[in-house]
Amino acid sequence: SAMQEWWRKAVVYQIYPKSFNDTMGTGVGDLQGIIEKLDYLKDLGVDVIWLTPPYTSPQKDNGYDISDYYNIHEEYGTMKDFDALLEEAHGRDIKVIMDIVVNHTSTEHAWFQESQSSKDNPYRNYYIWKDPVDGKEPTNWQSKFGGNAWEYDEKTGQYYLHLFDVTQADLDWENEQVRNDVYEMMHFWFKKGVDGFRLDVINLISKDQDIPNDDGSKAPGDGRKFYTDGPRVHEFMHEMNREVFSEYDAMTVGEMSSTTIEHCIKYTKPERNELSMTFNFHHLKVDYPQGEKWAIADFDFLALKDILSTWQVKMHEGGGWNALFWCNHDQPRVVTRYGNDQEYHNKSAKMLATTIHMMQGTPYIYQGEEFGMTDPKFTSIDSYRDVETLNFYNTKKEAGWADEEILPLIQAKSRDNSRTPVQWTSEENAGFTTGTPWIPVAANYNTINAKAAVEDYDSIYYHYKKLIQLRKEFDIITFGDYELLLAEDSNLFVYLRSWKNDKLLVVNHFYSGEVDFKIPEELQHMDAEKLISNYQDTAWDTKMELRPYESFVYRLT
Ligand code: TEU
Repeated sequence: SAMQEWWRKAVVYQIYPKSFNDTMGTGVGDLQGIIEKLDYLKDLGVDVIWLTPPYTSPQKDNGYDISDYYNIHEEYGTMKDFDALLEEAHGRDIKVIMDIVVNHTSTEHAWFQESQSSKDNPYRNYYIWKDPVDGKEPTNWQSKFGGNAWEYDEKTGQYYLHLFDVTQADLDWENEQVRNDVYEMMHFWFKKGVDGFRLDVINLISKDQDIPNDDGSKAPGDGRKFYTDGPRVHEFMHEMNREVFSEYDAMTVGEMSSTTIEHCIKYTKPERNELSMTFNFHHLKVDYPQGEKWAIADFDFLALKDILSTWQVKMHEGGGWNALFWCNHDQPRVVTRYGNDQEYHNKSAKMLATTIHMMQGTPYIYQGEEFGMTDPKFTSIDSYRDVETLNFYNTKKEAGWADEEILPLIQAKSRDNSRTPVQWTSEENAGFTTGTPWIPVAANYNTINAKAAVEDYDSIYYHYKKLIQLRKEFDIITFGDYELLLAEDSNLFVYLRSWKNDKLLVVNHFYSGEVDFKIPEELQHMDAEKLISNYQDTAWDTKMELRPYESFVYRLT
């Protein structure tokens, strides 16, 4: 049945090749570097690796600007290296999914080059071109990286749409040829043997064909309501599934930009034949005051519990499937963000891991998360590389801000927080490269690194390993119902999973104080077996005093 699909019980590990492991001394990670670490990943226990885009690219957005879908970016190696990686991974029973970016291509892609060359070029309608309105941009839609989303092209006197960087031109999904070319390209990778795709911003592909101006009547007024979960998106997903995914035993995960539960149920309900699961980001916006990313605020803990719990319950009821995650290459490191990366580094990282891994869905671990990598807190703008970060910096400079005002925001919010090199050892450059890393290594690699973690049984690494094993051992984690307990408690995130005659009680203290916890009355009489905890001496009692960031899971029968 649908519930037996392999990816429902899988744990995925995300690799950002550029920052993973460099074997050529170029300062940039490479595919051979991934092969070198497969045994490490096998020991950790993950079932799948997800590679962020390794295709040929001018790297304006680190590969999310693809100029050739059929080749490997040369800094990462060759197609031979890719084939070897696939074989080596499969040889260890590790599946490989590819990140694919089909909302847009690089403006260096041959399709765009053709499209741009003249109004009657056969590729003109591969992209979204519009005439100026009153001599200006066709609409007020904003690029996600800042500024208007339309770029004027002198040669043909029209604007093209780019929801991201100016070098990332949006494809026109209304054009059937575009869709067929995308499907053909996906077949190429499946025929090589890849096991699925992570589909970048896939819920933005269908634009309202009126391309209206955004009158701002609904916040944020940046145009997104005209293309987020747009008019034909489910039709396109269904078509993609029919034309491509249905022919393989594939896992697919859609990255959804500001989506809704209702849409995510539609994307992932098995009988609709669209995608396996979706990423949504609502739980990672609870520290955005008034929805603003570039602002600093404590995270809203009650909102965090409410959002995660609502998605747990509603997706389950609706027959959908969640991707579970705290970290990726666009987000600050969770231990810095929702935990404590100083005194309680070890305890809080483990607590956060337990909180997300005991939920229903498919968990994702982002490289370095498994041993508690932190934000680097660089003190100079010269250390940052990300296009979104640098755009933000330049805009604020132009508006007259001082570095001292801008840098704290960048330290807290930059996507580069997760893109610093993986800290493998305490050796030079954290063992990432023998050359000069493309982005500096975080200063704490002497103590926070994979080697130290593997040598210490009390490390965060072993906690992740244990969580992965528990998911394999106890089906309740995959299939059980979810119920939030103590919803109003402002320190504790407590939930109960139930399946057949089994229950799991998951208790997580999110702060550094001490706090009382009472086992709910109806559970007190049950037999309790401790499955995991971040303090060794946690003991079951009807009343407990929880220590800083204390976290545990009991199986109740
Ligand atoms: O990100 C999509 C996206 O909307 C964000 O997570 C984005 O980073 C954020 O809005 C910025 O504040 C995906 C990729 O994960 C990201 O790395 C790419 O830059 C982006 O698409 C464009 O391809």
